[in-house]
Amino acid sequence: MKDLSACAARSTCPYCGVGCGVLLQPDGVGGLTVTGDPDHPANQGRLCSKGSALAETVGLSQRLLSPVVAGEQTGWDDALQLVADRFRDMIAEHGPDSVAFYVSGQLLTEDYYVANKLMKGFIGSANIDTNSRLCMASTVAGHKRAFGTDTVPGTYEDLDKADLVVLVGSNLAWCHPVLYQRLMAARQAHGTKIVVIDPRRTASCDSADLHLPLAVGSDVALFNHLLTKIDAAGLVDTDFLTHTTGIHEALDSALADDVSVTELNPDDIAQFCQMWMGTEKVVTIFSQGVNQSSAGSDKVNAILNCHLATGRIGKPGCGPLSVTGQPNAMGGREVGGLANMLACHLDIENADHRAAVRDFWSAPTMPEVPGLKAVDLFRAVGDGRIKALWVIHTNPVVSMPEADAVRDAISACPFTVVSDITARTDTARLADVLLPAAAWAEKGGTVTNSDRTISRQRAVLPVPGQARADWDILAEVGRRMGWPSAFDYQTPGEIFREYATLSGVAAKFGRDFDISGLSDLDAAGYDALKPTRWPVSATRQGGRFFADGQFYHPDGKARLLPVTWRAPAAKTEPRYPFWLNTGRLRDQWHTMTRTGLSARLSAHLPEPFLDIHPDDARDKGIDPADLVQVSSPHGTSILRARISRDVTKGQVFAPIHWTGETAPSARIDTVVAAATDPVSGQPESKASVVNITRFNAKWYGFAVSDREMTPACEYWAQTPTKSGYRAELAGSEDIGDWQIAARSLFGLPDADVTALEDPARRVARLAFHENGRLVAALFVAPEPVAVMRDYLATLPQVPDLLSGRAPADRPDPGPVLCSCFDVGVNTILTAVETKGLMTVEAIGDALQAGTNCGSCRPELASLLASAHQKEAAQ
Ligand SMILES: Nc1nc2c(c(=O)[nH]1)N[C@H]1C(S)=C(S)[C@@H](COP(=O)(O)OP(=O)(O)OC[C@H]3O[C@@H](n4cnc5c(=O)[nH]c(N)nc54)[C@H](O)[C@@H]3O)O[C@H]1N2
Ligand SMILES: Nc1nc2c(c(=O)[nH]1)N[C@H]1C(S)=C(S)[C@@H](COP(=O)(O)OP(=O)(O)OC[C@H]3O[C@@H](n4cnc5c(=O)[nH]c(N)nc54)[C@H](O)[C@@H]3O)O[C@H]1N2
Ligand code: SF4
Ligand SMILES: [Mo]
Repeated sequence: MKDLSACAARSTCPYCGVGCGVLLQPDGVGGLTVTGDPDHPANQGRLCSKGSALAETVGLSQRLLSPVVAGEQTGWDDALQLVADRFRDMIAEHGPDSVAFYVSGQLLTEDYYVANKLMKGFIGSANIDTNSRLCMASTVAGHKRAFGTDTVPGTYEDLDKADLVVLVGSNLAWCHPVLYQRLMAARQAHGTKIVVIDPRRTASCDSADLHLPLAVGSDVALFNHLLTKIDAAGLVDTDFLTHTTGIHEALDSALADDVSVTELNPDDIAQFCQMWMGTEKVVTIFSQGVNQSSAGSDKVNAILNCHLATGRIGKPGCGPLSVTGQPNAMGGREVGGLANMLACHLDIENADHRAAVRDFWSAPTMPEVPGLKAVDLFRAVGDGRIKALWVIHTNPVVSMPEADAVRDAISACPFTVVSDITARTDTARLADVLLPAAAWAEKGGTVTNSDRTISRQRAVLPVPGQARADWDILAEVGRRMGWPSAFDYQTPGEIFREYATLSGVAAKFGRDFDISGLSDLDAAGYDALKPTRWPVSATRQGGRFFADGQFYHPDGKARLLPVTWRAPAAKTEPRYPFWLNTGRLRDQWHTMTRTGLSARLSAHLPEPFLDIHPDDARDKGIDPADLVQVSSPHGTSILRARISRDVTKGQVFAPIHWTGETAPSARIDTVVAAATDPVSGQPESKASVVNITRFNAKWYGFAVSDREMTPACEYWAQTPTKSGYRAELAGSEDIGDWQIAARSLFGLPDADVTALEDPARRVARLAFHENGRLVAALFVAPEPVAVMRDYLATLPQVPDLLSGRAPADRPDPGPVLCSCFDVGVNTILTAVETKGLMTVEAIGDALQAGTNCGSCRPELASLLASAHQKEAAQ
């Protein structure tokens, strides 16, 4: 590949919190080439499948290009005056707490800073919360309780140096793939051991030395047990403990807990404790299996207790490492994006901190109490306390628990503003005012990744239509609401400088977040800013925290916290006998508004599904590929059944990505209960109770089309293909005339049709041609349709379409496993068999699969293992 580093712009990937550097080379006609930045410390040139496909997601086909008020396109002047007037009127009539902002860990720091300044300093309410409440809040609470500050002690380099890495509630292989590759490289180089603690078997288990499939929510009991073993073995670091308080209380609590609630094999528990205790250099990585729990904060502290007790913190190769989800989840924590924080790690409940920020902003007012946290915020929208809501860069109708109640609350809210890059989201569809935001690669700013590295995002594409950067929209609303000088920003660089200066004020209170060394960056300096790990001050540059025993509680010491296992908030019962776990897929990002535009990414797992243990499926009469209805007291979803031993008996798992736009019956958060952690307010997204039943479909369908379809049945899921779209369909009502139904589905009232119909068997196969060209086809059957989907999706190059089978000379490639080189499972299995391939490398040599981004390598390894197992059994 051509070396782009000389001429391309450096920027940062807009997806996960690894924060990979990218090189962007615009093609001059709205497109881009995206490659990994070899000089960025987070990724050193690597990208995962999502990062590698970024260029496929910058097209304008789905973009919102002008403001929309009450369904009509309009100009900025009208739209922003309306927003400013309605917010001002509500505040005048009902007080500042009658309005709220709900924002996102995907905002740039500069966007976040302006939103936070406007709400907290000028509107005078703390009702600004962020989707990071659903993501990082328990870690923030755990860090603050232990360290007195929300700070990640270590760095990514610790992964290179560790001898043991423990993944707790983290599917790193799919969710932080470049860090996972870094870990794989370290394992290759010096045999790093890996333990995965997750109730479910994931791709991250494929290279693990030990997988502990613990009972849902039982992490506190496991880490408490480890703490007692550390103590019993005399491994407590008594020198380091002089920098802490609470060891005795923490141990008493730990001793009172019973590790059997984890339902783990005692030998496995003993092996885990031996590995942890016997290895000085241990990094414990944790993510949503820890945070998204009604005991999330306690889970975090149970982990931190073990690191503090052994002094294994902030030293090369050891420490706890919370990996952040969104690209600027960490930046949002720093800039005070949460309802209970102020900028620069200052506390809203501290009068001195409040006064300092108020003075710095010359703000008229400052709230004295924290604002509403996400779940409570939408409840307040629902019961009419919040009368004007502005949602920026997030899609809560899909991603909040009890999502139907959130949808109803927003629908009923007197005034809702949504800023998004597309009008095609479940939330945007409910907006009174829709504001077109400039997207990634069209705007500049900064983000902070999981290891405190601040990186620039840079604009390289023209801003389309009337779109504007989020900070710019927010600042203009601030000016129109009556504060022209406080929001007089022309560039993101000015905002960043102000923020860096404020961090110097915070540092005077002894706060750790200090980037005052960047407060005199001029425009050129901001433009040229290289990835920089904070702190950046006269006295301190980057590095690790806490190995020196300096913490941020008033006494300078860390706290070990007494924590006790609590079961999840919901309880299984005969009506709801299953635990519903939810999470992410390798190639989709959240509600799919960007990754869902890439046919390559969509081909990995094109349909929403529910993983069910074989015993449970048998008990419930559910066969592979049946549709299954998942119900809870809050709602129902319909998904495709995948029968799998990856989940244990009594547990089911569903991905979070499908929406009203892509598969309306599969919005899984309609089913998830809004139970929260009492300390952090983070919802328990991974432990709802549900029932599952077979969905009694009268018919199943599979459709391919060269254009987007408009399905109208009870179950459908549609994804793009290289040449159009494919859809799965099903319904519980008989359809009288398949030709009429198909014409409406495809929007083809006049196209020529070739039909093979057998009403007695309730089978229909229809193909539509326009000007002799095959444009769409529908396959219907009374049971899940058996056709070669990946072959048919290559429409219109399908010769013998209505057979549904691929001819011998064009075998069906099967579902895509390697999205970079578009290599399907069947192609790989055939090569393994016919060429006798024994390793992932050999597959790469033969088919290229796995040789670009490497995100599919764990799956290649597991496919290889199962193929060889089958061979051995024959
Ligand atoms: N491909 C992809 N990558 C992403 C994202 C994406 O949408 N797609 N989103 C990004 C974001 S915002 C985030 S927050 C991260 C999330 O990254 P992760 O937290 O790694 O991802 P999840 O799949 O949400 O959940 C992780 C695991 O927690 C397990 N789990 C459930 N309950 C428990 C429990 O009680 N204990 C333990 N120990 N484990 C449990 C689940 O089985 C699941 O495998 O991913 C980021 N990266
Ligand atoms: N059951 C369950 N629910 C979950 C989770 C789970 O594990 N299980 N995980 C939770 C977590 S950790 C997270 S982070 C959330 C994520 O959930 P969301 O934040 O709701 O999901 P996204 O799809 O990332 O939404 C981002 C929106 O911003 C828009 N957008 C893109 N670029 C821009 C821009 O530059 N400006 C503006 N204004 N808009 C833009 C996108 O089109 C999209 O509509 O989901 C949470 N919900
Ligand atoms: S790991 Fe993938 S999604 Fe995450 S920042 Fe890097 S390229 Fe982007
Ligand atoms: Mo997240």
